[in-house]
Amino acid sequence: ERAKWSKETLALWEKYGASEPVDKDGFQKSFIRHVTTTLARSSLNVDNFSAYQATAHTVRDRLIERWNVTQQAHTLKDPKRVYYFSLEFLLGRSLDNALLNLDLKEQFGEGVKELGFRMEDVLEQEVDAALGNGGLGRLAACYMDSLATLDYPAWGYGLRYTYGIFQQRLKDGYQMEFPDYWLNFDNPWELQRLDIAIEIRFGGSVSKYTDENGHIRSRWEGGDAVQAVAYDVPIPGYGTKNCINIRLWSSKPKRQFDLSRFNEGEYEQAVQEQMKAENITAVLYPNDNHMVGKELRLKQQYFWVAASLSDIIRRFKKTERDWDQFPEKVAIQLNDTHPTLAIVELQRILVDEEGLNWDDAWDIVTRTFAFTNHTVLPEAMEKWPVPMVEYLLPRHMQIIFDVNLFFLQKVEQQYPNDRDVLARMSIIEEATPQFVRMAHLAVVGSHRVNGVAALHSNLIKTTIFKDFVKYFGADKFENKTNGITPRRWLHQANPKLSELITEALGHKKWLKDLNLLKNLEQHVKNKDFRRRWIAVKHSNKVRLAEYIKSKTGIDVNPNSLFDVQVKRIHEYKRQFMNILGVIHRYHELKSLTPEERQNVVPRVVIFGGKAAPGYYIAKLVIKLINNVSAVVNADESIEDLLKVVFIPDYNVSLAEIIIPASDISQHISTAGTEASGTSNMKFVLNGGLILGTVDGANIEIHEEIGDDNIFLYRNVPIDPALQSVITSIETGNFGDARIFSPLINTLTFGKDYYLISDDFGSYLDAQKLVDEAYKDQDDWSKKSILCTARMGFFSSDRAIREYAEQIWEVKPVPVQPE
Ligand code: AZC
Repeated sequence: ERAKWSKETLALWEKYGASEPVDKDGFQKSFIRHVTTTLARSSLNVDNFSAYQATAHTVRDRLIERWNVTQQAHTLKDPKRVYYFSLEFLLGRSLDNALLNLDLKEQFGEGVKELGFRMEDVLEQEVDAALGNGGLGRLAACYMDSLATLDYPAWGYGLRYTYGIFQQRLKDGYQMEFPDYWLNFDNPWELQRLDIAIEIRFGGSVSKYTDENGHIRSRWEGGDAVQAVAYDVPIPGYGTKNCINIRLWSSKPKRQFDLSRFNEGEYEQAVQEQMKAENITAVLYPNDNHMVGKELRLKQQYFWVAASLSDIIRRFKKTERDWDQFPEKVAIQLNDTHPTLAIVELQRILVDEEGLNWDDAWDIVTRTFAFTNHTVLPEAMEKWPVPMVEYLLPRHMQIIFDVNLFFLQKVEQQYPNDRDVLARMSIIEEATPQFVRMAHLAVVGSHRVNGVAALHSNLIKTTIFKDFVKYFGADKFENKTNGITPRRWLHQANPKLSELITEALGHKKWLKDLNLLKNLEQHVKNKDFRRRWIAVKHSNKVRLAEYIKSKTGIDVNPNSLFDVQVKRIHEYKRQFMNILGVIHRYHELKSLTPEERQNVVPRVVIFGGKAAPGYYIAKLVIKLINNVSAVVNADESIEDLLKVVFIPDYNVSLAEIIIPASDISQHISTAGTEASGTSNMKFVLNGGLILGTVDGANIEIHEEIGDDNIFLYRNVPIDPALQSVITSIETGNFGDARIFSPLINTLTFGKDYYLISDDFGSYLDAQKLVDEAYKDQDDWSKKSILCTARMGFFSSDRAIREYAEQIWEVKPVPVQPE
């Protein structure tokens, strides 16, 4: 069409298509234009929230420009692309991140100030995009930041939940859940794509027919259809024009009502069925590391992967290539087993719709997919009842049985007469009813499988995937240690430390090459630098203390040692052990003489995290923490020596305040249970030390930062100190003892699955070492600096480069020079 345009028309496009200005004046002009036109407000009627909206729209305009340029460049160059399939993207807030990544913060901050607002207040207005539970969802968000920053041609695919992770409030110390209606006001960070709507089928039946070549083929027909509508979320890279996309699907009823059912009698029913369609993407399931086998969850999974694959295939088909080249153009990473049905869906499309033979199709499928495992906890392993899959996805169930049959035939050739190995490796668990083991399907249907930290990757090879390693060979299984983005987790969350680092190193290059932090080591001997380092930490503690005061009313002294454990509440993460340790400390303090008290390091123990709404024991842990907090904080004899705080509604934006303020953070999972952990990396990057078990990425952090800068402890046999703490709870010192007996019972009767009693003694010993070390503040500052300096390895840039080079075989495609 453009080729036919006149010179005059082209000139108009050229003239008015100039890019949006990025200076202060340009910002102010856009800001006011958005206030008056987008928000329809007058200058007399602009509050902080409107200022946020106008700023966000101004930034959005500039993001969209980059998004367009990037997508055009990728279409033109047609490189191999990687698609990251994740049921969760825990993005948090976008405005500050976009300002920093686009390098607009300074001039737009000035601009907004002159218009009568403070940028800090404006940023505070944004609600988090909380479409995830915890580590897995936040990892996906960090990976998107790195993919964009490193110029990779990548897209994320996920669901646009109407309700994200619930909001947590406390009532009488108990967790209460409230809906997270994050789309209440408009969301400037998404682009609605009403033109991209894909029909998704559920139910129906499968019929056989003979095609023109005499082959018997299957056809899936009937059932109900809903529509997947696309919403695009631009993700800007740092220091590049590259801006990638996360495409989130929202479910809508089909455009056309089923007219035959639309007679008077069935009117209501027909409308209700349309409403059911919208339920599919209504809510994020609030479980972390726990499988709950709800049918609606399975529907979410299929809806999402079917829409995403259809979208990818449409893009692939534009270039008119052979199907055989699909894996040369498309890499799909499965973030845990949630998207495993994509393997089956691609096989179905290739065989049933595109007419490929089974083996050719399966070869394409396995070359396309790679799979990341994030946990070995048995209760987190996804398995779906065969009857449920059969009912919702009859053709997929047939394909899964066939995949399994052909797979087990090959296994049998390798191990003749070994029935046990077949039962162990089968994709189908033989029970009543039968179950589909999604992890087995994901391993069989992918060319690469990885764990998320060195220990975890070894563990999966020797436990859950042991037979598969023997069968496929060890090369199919590898490690990709998790990483975090230094842009959000240092530059954005800790601006003062970022500035100090930039000053000391003399450049900002470390933000794109985190290994450059190594050069901070030479400043450790500089007394003035150490003083300034500690001053930054102190000001972050003051900021957190103010937040704690405003949200909980509790006064904490920023000169105390801040001891933090923030993460999902789970038995394996052992917040219970932490609070038992706090009770022990409280008892000890009460028995000290005035002289002995002189020697005590004052501590603030900070907890935060959500419990899954149906997780009874986890919720009891929250209640116990709050009861202990009430008793200890009210005990005047303790003064400032110990304070206990539970900060409600832990989320990404809160993490950005808490993490930079920590002296010590706890990562104390039972050995072998925490696949990696990623907040451990964030704390250390911000100069916080860690107290942890020999588990997950703690081990690799230890290797990088050295013995002197981390407090790790190992198991020793049962400790009498624990008994006196338990007795104290049972005596009613922390409120009605009866409510806690189910919690106490998890320690006794041989049910101490997470080994709290085994580890308690060495845990307390490690805590003593922390207190001792903290007394020498100058030495502590050295440790703190070395922590930050040695965290280069844990940048998500490093992790993403490893995935790109070793698994996806995709290359950077720079959009254009700045
Ligand atoms: C989490 C792991 O528990 C955590 O250790 C890891 O850091 C994180 O993934 C990112 O890899 N796993 C999950 O959340 N897993 C599930 C199935 O919820």
